[in-house]
Amino acid sequence: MEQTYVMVKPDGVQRGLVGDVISRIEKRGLKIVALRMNVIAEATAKEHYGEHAARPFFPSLIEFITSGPSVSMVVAGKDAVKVMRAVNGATNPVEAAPGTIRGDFALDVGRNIVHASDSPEAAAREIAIHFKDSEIGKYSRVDEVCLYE
Ligand code: IDP
Ligand code: MG
Repeated sequence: MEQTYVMVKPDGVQRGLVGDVISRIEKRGLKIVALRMNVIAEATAKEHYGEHAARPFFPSLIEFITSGPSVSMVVAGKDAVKVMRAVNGATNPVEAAPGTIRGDFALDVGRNIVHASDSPEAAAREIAIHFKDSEIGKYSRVDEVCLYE
């Protein structure tokens, strides 16, 4: 089963949307195999968003992502990376389709509620930044016999 890294960013936590985000993930059939709430350290945030280090929005992005508690998850399932990107919607909420998290709950690209890895390689890198192997659960959901052919 493919794994991806998902974060409810500080805006999602402050707006009480953790439950909505988790509910959408679970109802889609994806399995949460690791979950934690914490304030992400500055060095961790910089490593996580390293690909954007030269972008003008990088300092404000790091300041925001470390500004309060966020919720980190490892989410598993068939094509989990691609499916989670679709569940989240376009980066800019103005472009995000209704029915996506960003399309239903957000307006500003700098306050777009959720993060999800954009490739299997990025997922492996981000999972390793935020979780130890021993923190990732291995279990079957009883509905997997209905979810998968
Ligand atoms: P993603 O979160 O959909 O993968 P990325 O392009 O990887 O989008 O950008 C990472 C995060 O940086 C975005 O989710 C958003 O919060 C922020 N961001 C991206 N582009 C801009 C921008 O032009 N202005 C402000 N923030 C931005
Ligand atoms: Mg990205």
